[in-house]
Parts: sequence; structure tokens; C-alpha cells
Amino acid sequence: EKPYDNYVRLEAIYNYTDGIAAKYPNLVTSVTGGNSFEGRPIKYLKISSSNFQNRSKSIIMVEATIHAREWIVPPAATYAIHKLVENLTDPELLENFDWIILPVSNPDGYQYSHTNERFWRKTRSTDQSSLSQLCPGVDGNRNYDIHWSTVGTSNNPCTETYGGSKAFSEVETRIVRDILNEYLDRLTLFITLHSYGSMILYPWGHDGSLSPNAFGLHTVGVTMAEAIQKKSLPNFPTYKVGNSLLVIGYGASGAGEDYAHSIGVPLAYTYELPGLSRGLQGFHLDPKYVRQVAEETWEGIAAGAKHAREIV
Ligand code: 0X9
Ligand code: ZN
Repeated sequence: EKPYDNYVRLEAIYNYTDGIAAKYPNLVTSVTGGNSFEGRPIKYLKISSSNFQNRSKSIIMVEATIHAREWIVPPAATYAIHKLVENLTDPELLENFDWIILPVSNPDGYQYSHTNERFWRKTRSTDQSSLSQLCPGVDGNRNYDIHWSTVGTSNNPCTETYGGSKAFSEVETRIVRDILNEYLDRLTLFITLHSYGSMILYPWGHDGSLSPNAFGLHTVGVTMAEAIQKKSLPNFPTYKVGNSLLVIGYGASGAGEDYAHSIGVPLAYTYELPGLSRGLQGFHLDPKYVRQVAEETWEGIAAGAKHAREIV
């Protein structure tokens, strides 16, 4: 079973990405960025039709599943790998770009959401504090070093938005940080995949102010949303595009797209993929739509890459 046709466990995702790397050694390199708190490898693929280390092309990075329960996210990330490597319909996407795809940045949480608690969101780490021993886990999307621990976050480990004992307390966010830093000079577009809400969000999410690149962020965001919409289904919500705080309705500091943009990635977005129900059930989109969302999301990513080239 392909990891973009249904909800699958971590092991099946790694089987797929390992298999891709083994089968296409000239195109794909699998890298283990490090190990999670519980010791699981955090793997990402570098995809390049020339030589990744040539440093000649812009890079598009897609990071996924920092939030464990957002199960529609790994299918969208692995489908992007499938399209780039196994079924490239638009050669431009490899001629003009190198790609980094990280399908599961929070493998401990993702596994835990399968084995113990379906709607687990955070990592599974504990720190020195006794409350943290009682309530494991940090919200990875409050853990980045961007206005850390100021807005829409909590210093109580027993909450869903616990930001950690310090910025980058989590190895899972440090690995994303390290990839961003390693390739910063070439990164054009960074997308962190989440669910749910059918939204394309851009900085700044802590206070709703706009970056000097807001015009570029908005126009590329609209291009991506239109491409998704063209492939979408009538019963799916229409995508909204805009500043994170304004569109989602709450501010949150320490998030991935804000961090990426703050260090210099010109185009940085949070995608909130669709969920058709309210409340927690929204994180469990009917599996019959998994392939659909994977496909439409890819349209957005591909359109973003192509448009990014014109404006960055
Ligand atoms: O709250 C979040 O972390 C994201 N929504 S989710 O339902 N997937 O948890 C939204 C993050 C938006 N970005 C910023 N606030 N910077
Ligand atoms: Zn999320």
C-alpha cells in the first residue's frame, strides 16, 4: 500500500522513502538528520536531477508532520516524492529546482497517534520539570526561535501548545533548523504541511504584521491556492490565503514558517490541508479522500515552485 493512498504507519512511510532512494540513486539521497527524542531516525530526501551538492539550483523544501495527529499530511508529502521521482509530468520542476522533502519531522508523536492516542499533537519528550514528566511532549510549532514563548503558547507542559523549556528544546525542530541553515543560500520556498482548515498562511503569525516580502508571499500564495482549487472537489472548502494570524484567527509565536522567513527564506508558508468535520474529527479526514488531497496539494506545491522562480 502506497503511503499516499491511505493512512499508514511510520514504518510504511520509511519503507517507501528507503525504496525510492535505493531505486533511484542518481536522483534521490535519503538523509537521516538525526534521531527523535525516543530514538527514531528523522529521514528526509534530497532530490536533484543534477548533483545536489553542485549548489547550482534553488531549493524547495517541504516539511511535514511536526503535528502528529494531522494524518493527511504524510500522504501529501510522500505524494510529492512520488510525483518528482516516479511520475514527473513537468520536467521543469527538476530542471530548475532541487528538492528537500521531510515527510515526518515528529516520528515519535506520529507513532504515538497510531498506537496510543489518535489525536496526539506534540512530540513525546520530557525535560527536567516534574510537570513535564507527568505530561510529555512539546508543541513543535511553538518551539522555533522566533518570538519564542510569547503569543498563543503556554509554558505549562500539560497543554497542547507547550512551547518547550527553551527555543529549540526539541531535536525534531533542531533538525528542521539545521536543514534550513545548511541550505539557506539556495532556499526559495519553504512549506510546512499541517491540517486542518484549507488555508495557505504566511508570516508573521505572532502579531499579524506583514513582512517586507508580503506582496510576493501573497501573490505566490494565491497562485498555489488557485492551482489546488482547480483540482479540488465540490464538497471541499475553498482555500483562504493570507497572513497566518488574520486568516486563522489567533496569533502563535515560535512557528516553522515564521522561523524560516525570519532567517531569510523569501517564501515561507504553512499549508492547512482540508478537514471536512469540526473539532478533532477534522484531523481524521475520511481515508477515501487521502489520494485526492495528496494530488491537489501537489498541484499547489508545483505551482508555487514555478511562480517562485519568476518573483524571487
Ligand atoms: O497553530 C498552529 O500551529 C497551526 N495550526 S494547527 O491547527 N495545524 O496546529 C497554525 C500555525 C500558523 N502559523 C503561525 N502562527 N505562525
Ligand atoms: Zn499543525
